[in-house]
Amino acid sequence: IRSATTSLTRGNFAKISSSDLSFFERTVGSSYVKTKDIDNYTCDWTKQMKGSSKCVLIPSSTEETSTILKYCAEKRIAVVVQAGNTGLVGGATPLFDEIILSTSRINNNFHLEESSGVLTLDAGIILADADYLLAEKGFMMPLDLGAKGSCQIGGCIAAGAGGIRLLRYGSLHSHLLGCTLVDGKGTIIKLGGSLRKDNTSLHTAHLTIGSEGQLGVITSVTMGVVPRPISILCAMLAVSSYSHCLRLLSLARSKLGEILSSFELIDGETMKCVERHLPIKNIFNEPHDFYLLIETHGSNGDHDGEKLNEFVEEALGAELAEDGVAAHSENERTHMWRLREESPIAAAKDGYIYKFDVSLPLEHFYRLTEETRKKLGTRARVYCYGHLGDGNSHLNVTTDGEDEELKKELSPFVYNWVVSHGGSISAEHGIGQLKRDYRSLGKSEEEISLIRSLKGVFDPHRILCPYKMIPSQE
Ligand code: S2G
Ligand code: ZN
Repeated sequence: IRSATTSLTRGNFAKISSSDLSFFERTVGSSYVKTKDIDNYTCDWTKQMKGSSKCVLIPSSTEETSTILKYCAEKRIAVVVQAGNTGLVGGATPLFDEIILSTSRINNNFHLEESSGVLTLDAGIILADADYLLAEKGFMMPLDLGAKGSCQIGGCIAAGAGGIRLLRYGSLHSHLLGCTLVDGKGTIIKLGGSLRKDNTSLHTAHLTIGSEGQLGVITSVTMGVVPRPISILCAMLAVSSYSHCLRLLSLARSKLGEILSSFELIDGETMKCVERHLPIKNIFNEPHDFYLLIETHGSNGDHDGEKLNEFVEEALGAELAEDGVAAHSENERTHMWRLREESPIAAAKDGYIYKFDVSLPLEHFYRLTEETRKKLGTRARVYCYGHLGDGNSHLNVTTDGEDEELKKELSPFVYNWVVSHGGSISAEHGIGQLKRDYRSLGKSEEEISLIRSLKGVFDPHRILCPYKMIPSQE
């Protein structure tokens, strides 16, 4: 278990007293002030980042959240904001003894305006539950990710989640219309609104996307949702080279056009790792160097099926793919997606894991994996899967045990390589505690100073999520 506090010292925040706990109990009820058996809250999803905390508070409303934060601001009590705790960079995990404020009980309100496709929902509602409620009305959440069964919509916004259908539906910046934020002073602020077009001032709600709890607690979200596609189809291709993968992406864009929804990559090493650790088999009988998973979302199954089959035929005919198949049933589609969505689970079973989530210009996307393999040789196993259509690589490295030497050299190597090749050190997972030492990479001093000032506006005592994405000192 690794704590990233090696180079950190605890800020001069208050230590929790029994009178603080009594105040919290009076605010949220004693059942929702947890002081023991809180490992689920103090440890992250990868189980590699673990902190400690005096208590977990689980308010049921915006108002209770405001009361808590007003009190914590006054007492200078440090707070970690936590939603579904599915994050991968330890953003919701305490580093010293910050209290944890969980949004899990802020999950009562859900209102869909069917004519406009605008949804207002409480931040603690789980993504899969929101999508299920929308399905019966013919709508769909515009994002989907592996953690859908436990991530909450407020956490998705705060993390700036991307997921597997961004290629078709765009990022959260395309869908967020407004939100309710309780800032670091406990002030309840309505940001933005519910109109798809409102250009009357700064788009303040969008500041919360990727804010990682630094500016406040999102307690309610208003966003556009999308018509549920009538036809969802999938195909998988086996490919022998990365350059062919890129040519297939261009082919998919031209042949599938507006119905292309996902274009995911699994490299050969990752597929072997999946087969080694999970009860799922490759859909092809032979191993290949790359696998592409393509999903279409459309309104006419025959039309879409024709386009997808033509695409697969052309991929094979032009010898861009060594093998390829379109899913002929929901089971086959689910199998294809399990291979991709469970790649992270297989990698996590493969040993001590060093996870990356980088954006790169497509010509460099896979070179990073090759360079990392060359650098590490037999010291580690290197896997690559990700959203090729978005230029987002999930490079994952594993070793049999935690390797301090490797850890010291790996992140600097990867992040410097990424930034020097025009990429971003975090495409969708954020900074949290895992990447805090690299949070300024590629940013100008002026922008860093502006970000710190904005943090000061929303959280003047800097009690929210200290030691992470935004430096605590002015
Ligand atoms: C993905 C989530 C899991 C991971 O699979 O697309 O964003 O381990 C990731 O990277
Ligand atoms: Zn991803």
